[in-house]
This record gives sequence, structure tokens and C-alpha cells, in this order.
Amino acid sequence: MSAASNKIFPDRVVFHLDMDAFYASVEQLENPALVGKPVIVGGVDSPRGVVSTASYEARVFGIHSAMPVREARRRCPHGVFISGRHEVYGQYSKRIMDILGEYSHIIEQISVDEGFLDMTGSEGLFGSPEQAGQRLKQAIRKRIGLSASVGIAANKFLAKLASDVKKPDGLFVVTPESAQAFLDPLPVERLWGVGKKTVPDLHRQGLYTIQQVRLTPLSNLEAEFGSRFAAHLHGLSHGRDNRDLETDSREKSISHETTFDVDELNPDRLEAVLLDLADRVARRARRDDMAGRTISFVWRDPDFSRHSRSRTLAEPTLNSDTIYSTALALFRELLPASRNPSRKFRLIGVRLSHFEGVGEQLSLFSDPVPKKAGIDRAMDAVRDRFGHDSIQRARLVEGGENAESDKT
Ligand code: TTP
Ligand code: MG
Repeated sequence: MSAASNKIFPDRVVFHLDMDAFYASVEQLENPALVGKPVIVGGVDSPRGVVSTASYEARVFGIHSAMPVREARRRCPHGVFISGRHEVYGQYSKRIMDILGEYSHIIEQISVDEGFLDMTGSEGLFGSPEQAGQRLKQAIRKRIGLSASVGIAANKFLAKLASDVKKPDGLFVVTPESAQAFLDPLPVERLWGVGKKTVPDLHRQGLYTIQQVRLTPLSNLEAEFGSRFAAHLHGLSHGRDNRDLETDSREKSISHETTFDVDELNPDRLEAVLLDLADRVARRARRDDMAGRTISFVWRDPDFSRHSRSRTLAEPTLNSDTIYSTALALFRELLPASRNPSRKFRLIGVRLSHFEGVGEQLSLFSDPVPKKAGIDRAMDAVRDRFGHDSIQRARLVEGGENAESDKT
């Protein structure tokens, strides 16, 4: 068996594991009465809340991540709507990642519920890649009680696509021989690094499928997208991706928090402080060239209990305005529609996580860094010389002067 699997993957074997309906599955695990029911997790207490995730029973009604909760309630009035418990999901995430660590020393966690494993040369220990994948899934099922989907391929790009194919509770192997037939019919949206901005450009060129990209002469792609991004598209459309797993102990998050001397309830003042915190996080991210996809608003209630709400963007960012507007939206979901000052906060903070390095990722893209980044960088340069408070955004001058910021 091991010889055969070596023949299947002569160079590298990469697994991508992604938990199924993660938050909703944790809720079902902790409350068996919810098993088999449509469970929707998200900002369910707010008029503007959005769905974080939905159990597969709820997806039958067309409910998905990022859908307004109001719409989800319309589609599935008998659903069970739950506000998220991020600390709990984080604890499950850690236990899952620990199990991944038992299967390979080379693992890369890419979000709360997914990660890559480099399984090259592991046949002696775990059997063929497919057997190893089944064992890993079973270990998570037995020891934690949750189901996961695994994709197996010769690189990260293909493994990540593969884990989606048989979801939920799936396992799918893309061999080097089957890779092209697997990729060809997929839409260009599935190419790593092709986001909302690039899709219309590809469509304008008549490129809708990966096969169409593959069959386009490289020179044509270069004329449209520049040589670097063209080479990127060309390689991926042929199923080539030589990225290594990122296992280094890079920072897992950048966050800034403010504790108030007196619990704060004025939404305007809170938002002014939030702007400053978002700005500090973004500045730190730019300094380290760390673009993150997940933005969290964290807070402590007057009783000291700690909470957070997160949103994951389609593309990584290190832009102050994007980080601020996302954190602001998460904050506003906690307030009544009237914005009457009714809810007190002991602490608020902004966190950026789920990093993809700029050098590796953003600069590949046609319009990689938003134009605002130029302003951000200019402000950073002034602050590097004269200190953070040398530039104050107009909004900030009106509030938040009793606030003290800590980097965590
Ligand atoms: P995903 O892995 O994208 O989704 P999922 O695990 O719920 O479902 P699937 O079976 O399709 O993998 O995201 C993992 C968790 O991250 C998800 O359970 C909730 C959270 N999340 C958000 O909070 N907002 C979002 O927009 C998305 C996509 C996920
Ligand atoms: Mg998942």
C-alpha cells in the first residue's frame, strides 16, 4: 500500500481539513436536543445581525454565512437561532489543531476550523493518504465528536478545493493524474487569489472556467494582468502551486484594547475609541506586512465577562478604513436600532487575525493594495517620526480622551 501511494503522489502529499458547519456543529454537540435541527449561529439579537454559519439542516432552506439573520428567519421560521460563543469555539479549535499535530509536524492553521497538513512520507506511519485521511477524520469524530472534511492532493491549492467536494463528512483525493480533469470545469472564482475585483476582468476576457484560463496563451494573460499575476493564473490553471506550509510562529493576531475608567455607554464616544483602535491595529499590520482576513470586535461587560464577534472578509486587508468599518458594523450589531445609550462597556478592542502575508499574497494581484493604502502609509510615516497622536482623525478629536490603549 505504501509503495502504491508513493507512486500516486511522487513529490508531495498535502491534506486540507475543514470542519463541517463548525459553530453550528459545536452547538449541536453541546446540546443534543439540537441534533438534526436547522441551527443558525450569528448576530441573532440584533436587527442588523448576519449569519455566521448554519447547520446543514438549515442550509436546505438556502441559509448561508453572511446572510442577514432577518432573511434567515424568513426562510426558516422554525429554525433554532443562537448567538455565537466564540471562546467555546476557540477551545474546540485548539483541540482539533492538537490532533492535526499528531498526524504531522508540519501543519498550518488557516482559520478557526481549517488547516493544512504536509503528509509527505507518512505512509509508513498512517498507511495510504486515503487511509490516513480516514483515520484523522475518525480521530476527530471519536475524541471530539465533530465531523470534518478532508481534501488530499499534491499541493495546497488542490487540497483546499478537494476538501469541499464531498462536504459534509467527506474525503476526496485529487491525484496528479486526475487534477486537470478536476480543475477544468471549475469557475475562475475557485482560483486562489482571484477575488471580487479580478473576476469581472477575467469574464471580460471571456474566461469563465479554469479550462479557459489554461488554454489562454500566457502572453494574452500577461497583456491583461501583468506578468506576475499572469504566471500565477497560468500555474494554478495547470494545477501547479509550490507554496510551502506556513508553520512558523508568526503572530496569530494583532489587537489593541481600551479599558474605560468608568464603564462607557455613549455610542459616539465608543465609536471614536473604536476608530483609534482600528487605526492602531492597521498600522501595526502594515508595519509587519501582515494582511488579515478576520476582524473581531472584542469587549468586556461591566461584570468583566469577555466576548467577541468576528467577521471574515473575502480578501485579506491591512487598510485602516476596512478594519474600522468592519469592527464598527460588528459593534453596531450589539446596539439597539435606536442607538439609545443603554449598554455599558468596560473594555472594547479590535483584533485582526487569519493572516496572509502581503509579500506572498497581496502583491500578486492586479490591484493588490487599495488606493487608500497610500494615505495609510503616509500617515504611518508621520507617526513613526512624531508619535501616534501626532495625527488625529477628525472623528477622534471629539471623544475617547479618557481611554488608554494597550497592545495585546
Ligand atoms: P467555514 O469553514 O467557512 O464554514 P463552516 O465550517 O460553518 O461550514 P462548512 O461545512 O461549509 O465548512 O467557517 C468556519 C466558521 O467560521 C463558521 O462555522 C463560522 C465562522 N464564519 C463566520 O463567522 N463568518 C463567515 O462569514 C464565515 C464564512 C465563517
Ligand atoms: Mg468549515
